[in-house]
Amino acid sequence: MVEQSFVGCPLPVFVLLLSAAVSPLRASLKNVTGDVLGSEAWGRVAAFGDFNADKQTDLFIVRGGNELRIFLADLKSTPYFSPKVKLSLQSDGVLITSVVPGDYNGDSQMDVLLTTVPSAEAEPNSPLSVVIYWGQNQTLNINHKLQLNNTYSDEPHVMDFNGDLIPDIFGVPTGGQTPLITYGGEVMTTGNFSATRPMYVPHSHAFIDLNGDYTADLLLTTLAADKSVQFETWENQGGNFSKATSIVSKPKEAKVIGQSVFADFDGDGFQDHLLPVCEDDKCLKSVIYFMKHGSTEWIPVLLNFTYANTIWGFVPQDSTHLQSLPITLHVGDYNMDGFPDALAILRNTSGSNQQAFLLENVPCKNTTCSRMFDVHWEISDLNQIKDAAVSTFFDVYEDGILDIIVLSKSSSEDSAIHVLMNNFEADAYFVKVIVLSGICSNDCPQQVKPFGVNQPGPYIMYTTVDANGYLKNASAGQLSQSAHMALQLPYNVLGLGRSANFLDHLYVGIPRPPGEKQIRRQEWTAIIPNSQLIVIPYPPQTPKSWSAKLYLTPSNIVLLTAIALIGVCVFILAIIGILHWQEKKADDREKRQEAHRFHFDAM
Ligand SMILES: *[C@@H]1O[C@H](CO)[C@@H](O)[C@H](O)[C@H]1NC(C)=O
Ligand SMILES: *[C@@H]1O[C@H](CO)[C@@H](O)[C@H](O)[C@H]1NC(C)=O
Ligand SMILES: *[C@@H]1O[C@H](CO)[C@@H](O)[C@H](O)[C@H]1NC(C)=O
Ligand SMILES: *[C@@H]1O[C@H](CO)[C@@H](O)[C@H](O)[C@H]1NC(C)=O
Ligand SMILES: *[C@@H]1O[C@H](CO)[C@@H](O)[C@H](O)[C@H]1NC(C)=O
Ligand SMILES: *[C@@H]1O[C@H](CO)[C@@H](O)[C@H](O)[C@H]1NC(C)=O
Ligand SMILES: *[C@@H]1O[C@H](CO)[C@@H](O)[C@H](O)[C@H]1NC(C)=O
Ligand SMILES: *[C@@H]1O[C@H](CO)[C@@H](O)[C@H](O)[C@H]1NC(C)=O
Ligand SMILES: *[C@@H]1O[C@H](CO)[C@@H](O)[C@H](O)[C@H]1NC(C)=O
Ligand SMILES: [Ca+2]
Repeated sequence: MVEQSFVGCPLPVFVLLLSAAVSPLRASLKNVTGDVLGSEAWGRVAAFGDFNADKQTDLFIVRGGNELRIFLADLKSTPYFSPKVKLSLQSDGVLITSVVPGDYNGDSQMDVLLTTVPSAEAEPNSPLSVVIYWGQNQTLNINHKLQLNNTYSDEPHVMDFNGDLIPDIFGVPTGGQTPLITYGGEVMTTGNFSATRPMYVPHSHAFIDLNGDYTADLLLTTLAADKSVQFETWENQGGNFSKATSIVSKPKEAKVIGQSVFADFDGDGFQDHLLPVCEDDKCLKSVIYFMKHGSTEWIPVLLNFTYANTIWGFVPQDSTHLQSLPITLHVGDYNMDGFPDALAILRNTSGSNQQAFLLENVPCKNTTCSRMFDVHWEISDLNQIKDAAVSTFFDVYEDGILDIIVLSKSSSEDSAIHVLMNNFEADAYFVKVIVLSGICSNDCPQQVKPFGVNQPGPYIMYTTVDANGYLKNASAGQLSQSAHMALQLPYNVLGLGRSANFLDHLYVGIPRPPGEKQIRRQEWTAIIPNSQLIVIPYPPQTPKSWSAKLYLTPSNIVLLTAIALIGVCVFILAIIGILHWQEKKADDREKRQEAHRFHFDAM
């Protein structure tokens, strides 16, 4: 049907767009586990990142508790992912509890930070050791590592505190209360962070712009005097984080607090705070709260977890089990309407089954809120996965459409991995943005390519005109959270809805060092939708010189539209040409006749 538009007339495309605009959302997923992972679909997917700098995002998978496997993506191979890089810590007698890829020494090659506990005393509250394995020539070596001097009481938060574009490690050393920051670089140094309250464990700190100045701020989850969770915002002011600029307490009714997550939930270009909670200790009554940017009021955006006589609820963390995770939402714009959706794991409160559910961001039916979540209860491919434990978004094949990865408990110690392809009809548009570190560009040491460094902190915002002609904004932060299986992607996919307009403006900002007043931000105009943009903020202190490389996604409707338009232009030009030629011929004939007449008259 789409091929018609090649004929040269844009009408079929136009009709296609019109028909798309009235068709409702159908979540259609396809099980592609076999094509993507072959027979290797087991283990715990712990992180994402482009380890071999080929612009294809790879999977970091932990197997047997002590082996890290990096599954490298290759478009030309079947299956798409294959376990290439291996790092086994079996001989060290430790279990890997978390994985955070990043370039911790600034050589533009991706390293891997692991937190471990001794396997002999693996308990949920065991002190965590932090060790960085240095990536060298796209391999990891068991002997080429750096062990941090302290052990930590919670998984560290990886961010760029001093704005030098090298990730830093923020965490509370065991036995202490003051967070310690270990600054990345060739030589690692440490500094204390002047927090006044103890940190909440498990934390959900975030490093993301919360006030719209494109510079990442710091959100800390801490404990108030009455031991309840509170949220401290440390705004970056003039390059410094000197004090908490606002403190908000938890929603009043909340008993079990999940992980905070940040997204531009209402699509106004600012980051909002989403918080999944339970209003009782057993999680029989679950709620998702939302706090709009600039507000201090918690508004419920999902209250009704009842479907077909079954009451569903979040799965509270089991404090006796090492692998048990806090309540987490994984956010991504699944249907590309410009409003981020979410994935959650819910369990049947009266039974034992536990499943992944897609939560769609829809307009509010009630005047008390602007947007809310609508649960898709009946997506058979998701429902078929029994004992789901984790569900997150991932763009398989890098086509700009977010797919879904689900981990489920299996008979063995390792999880089973399920990959579900999002068959969303190509009637909505996106822009996919990845911001590199900007430490170097074409001049990196050892001629490495500066791709694949998982840079925390960049902030992205776009403005465009939606299908109805209204101004539409959306924003996202890159790698704002790293701990407790945050599973954030190293890139951001921003949905544009059903408007094939060019993006009016795309702004990108990065963190800056203390004392620097000037905001590091650059803007690009007229970005073609369905493009993938690689932003290289180099040199970081002069945004005017930053570059953006555009990668158009092949086989997209925008190209068809462009071809159709060009076809029309050629067609019109041809008609004009023919008319012109005919006119010229008529002119010539007239001239000849006139000349003839003249001759005739002259005679
Ligand atoms: C998905 O496909 C894989 C392999 O083709 C299969 O083992 C698995 O059971 C399927 N999952 C579901 C939920 O159908
Ligand atoms: C990196 O590895 C490749 C193959 O794995 C090898 O050909 C190359 O010489 C290595 N480069 C360095 C600098 O070690
Ligand atoms: C760890 O301790 C050693 C010895 O005290 C010191 O030389 C080194 O700089 C410390 N490392 C870090 C990352 O603080
Ligand atoms: C941080 O504070 C602790 C005591 O609270 C002190 O022992 C340590 O030296 C301080 N570290 C730095 C880098 O200032
Ligand atoms: C989008 O952002 C622009 C500039 O920041 C602002 O003027 C406009 O009001 C915003 N639009 C919406 C719908 O929030
Ligand atoms: C909750 O949603 C279900 C269907 O999704 C509906 O049947 C039920 O009436 C709703 N309950 C409340 C209290 O709104
Ligand atoms: C939830 O559990 C109850 C009790 O085991 C069971 O009757 C009900 O069918 C379950 N609901 C679903 C949707 O599986
Ligand atoms: C609107 O939502 C609020 C809280 O979310 C609830 O108390 C109220 O009953 C709702 N009103 C309607 C008409 O559904
Ligand atoms: C920010 O930090 C720098 C370096 O630590 C310091 O020189 C400057 O005075 C600080 N500025 C503010 C506003 O606190
Ligand atoms: Ca959406």
